[in-house]
Amino acid sequence: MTQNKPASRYLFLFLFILSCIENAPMDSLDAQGPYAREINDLFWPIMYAGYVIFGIVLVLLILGLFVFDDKTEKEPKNIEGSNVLEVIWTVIPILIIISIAIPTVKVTMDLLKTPENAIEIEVIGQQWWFDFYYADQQISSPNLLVIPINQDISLKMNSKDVIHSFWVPKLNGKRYLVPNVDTYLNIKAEKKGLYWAQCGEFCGLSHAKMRARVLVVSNKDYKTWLIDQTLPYEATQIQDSPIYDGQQVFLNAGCTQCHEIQGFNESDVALLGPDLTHFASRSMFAGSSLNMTRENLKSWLIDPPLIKPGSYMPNLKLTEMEVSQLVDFLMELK
Ligand code: HEC
Ligand SMILES: [Cu+2]
Repeated sequence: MTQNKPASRYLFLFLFILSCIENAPMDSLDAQGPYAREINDLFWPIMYAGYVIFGIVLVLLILGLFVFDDKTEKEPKNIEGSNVLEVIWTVIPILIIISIAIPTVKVTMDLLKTPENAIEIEVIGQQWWFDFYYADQQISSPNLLVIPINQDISLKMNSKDVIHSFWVPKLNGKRYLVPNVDTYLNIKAEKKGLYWAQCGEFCGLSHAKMRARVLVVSNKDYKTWLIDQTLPYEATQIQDSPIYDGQQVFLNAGCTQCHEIQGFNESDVALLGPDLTHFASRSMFAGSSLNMTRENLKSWLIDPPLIKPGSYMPNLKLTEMEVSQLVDFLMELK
């Protein structure tokens, strides 16, 4: 006899309970916009049809096992070559597949159309964070996509390194980000709020920490946000202040090789790290894996690959003093 394995039983129970959680931030069945709803409206009828077929099969199975169970153990009747039966069990599945295929292809095609009034925002995936680039305003918003409510957004997506996938479960399905190829994904939100996004394609060590958030705001707040984000940083000239010292460390410790701050150290070439001009205006950083607190920022600067395995931001062996000055400075980048 096999022994009881309580641990695996509890694992099953745990997974079952997880699937019942309410208000899950990445619940793809909780559509908050027309694109996600279109997918749901396709999913549910197929799912219900599946329930019905499952029920029928189960009933037939039970009938076969317990009601029509012939205990005499004689040879069953040979039904091979029955045209009627073969036609039935070929035609019914074909009809089922066709009735699933037609709406599926239609929805897939619909989701690919770019609405005419859509605002285009670029999504650039890289190990292990998403950059959102607003070409008209020339602003970059790492890890935080801000969009106006009830507005079609066409995301023009690309990757700088390997294949990633952008997925905001409450707003649409996922789509690949492929190096050197533009892919498009529409989103539209009907409710203000913060929606989680996640890289949906395994892309290396810190894939799980490659997340982002979509902030849906009113039209007016969106315009204000855009203007705020275009403002350059005004460097402090007051020497011997912690912020001034932080600025100096930033310029001298190698940060400028990978990070740009508009109005402070602008660069002509695309850099490896996120634009930091409005770094502290966001409430999370490092691929939305860390909350914006002094403590987290400190740990990050001390040893990035320890916090995010494989991170392309190296451990720069900063002194405790330099870290503290950098934190003072970075927290000013509102
Ligand atoms: C070799 C390139 C490189 C250098 C040098 C570098 N960084 Fe980074 N930095 C990165 C990359 C890449 C990321 C994105 C990491 C991630 O989220 O996976 C990053 C992320 C950050 C972040 C988080 C940004 C956000 O919005 O998520 C901060 C803050 C930061 N770096 C500050 C610094 C400072 C300060 C220095 C200098 C002491 C520095 N970096 C030097 C590449 C670099
Ligand atoms: Cu990825």
